Amino acid sequence: MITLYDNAFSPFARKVRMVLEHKGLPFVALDGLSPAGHARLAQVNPRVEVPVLQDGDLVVVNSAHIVAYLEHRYPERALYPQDPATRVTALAWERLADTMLDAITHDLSNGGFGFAEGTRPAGLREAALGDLQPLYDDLERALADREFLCGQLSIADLALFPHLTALRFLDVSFDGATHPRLLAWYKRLRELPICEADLARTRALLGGAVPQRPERIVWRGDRIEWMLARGFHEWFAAEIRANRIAWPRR
Ligand SMILES: N[C@@H](CCC(=O)N[C@@H](CS)C(=O)NCC(=O)O)C(=O)O
Repeated sequence: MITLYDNAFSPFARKVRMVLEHKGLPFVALDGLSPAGHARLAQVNPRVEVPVLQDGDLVVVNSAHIVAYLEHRYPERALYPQDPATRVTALAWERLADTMLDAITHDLSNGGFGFAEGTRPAGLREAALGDLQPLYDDLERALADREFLCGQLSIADLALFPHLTALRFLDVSFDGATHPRLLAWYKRLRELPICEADLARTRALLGGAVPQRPERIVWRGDRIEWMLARGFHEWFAAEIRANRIAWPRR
């Protein structure tokens, strides 16, 4: 049996869940970041991060590694392109989604729970837009002659989708006037049953009781790097001094 330690706010967990659904693999999901799920998550991942996939006795951590495992173990309905060069390109898109794009999304939303009224550091939205515009341009170019980023639906599309959805909620999205092919691609993805189901779960969460904001937000690698590289070190240092930061356990 496959168990996914999941969380509907996590773009990494959402990616893995869509891969499982695309492959038609039965699985049980449990929210690893809920108070009830946390202790169980800590047993399978000492870093206490989702997603984690347990397949029988095997535990796989880190979303890109989980996808690689699933592609190897369950090759049907592949999401890695067969052509070596195209596969490298798909993995590069996945990496970009998992690093810079995740950092921007996380930092703009301060961990998924949103900045309290008037507390978002000045200039943060502008810094995000400054980094996002060239990325939107790259995506627009990549989609010049194809429906999906690597021709067929691949991990590139599924890795980017949760982030681009979050950026729409955060009001730093692309628009159809400047990026028509990107918008058409996004709409095409949105109509796939696996993406439709993913959006429905996120909407249900946003429409329901907003989870209580933890006292401390977990910050790690790329998310900190982006904040510091864009000049928000004073803000970040103040967060540390105010004890509003939690570090990953490992
Ligand atoms: N590189 C990891 C990143 C996973 C990650 O950052 N997970 C976040 C949620 S998006 C997490 O579980 N954070 C712990 C917490 O918020 O308590 C992956 O690709 O799986």
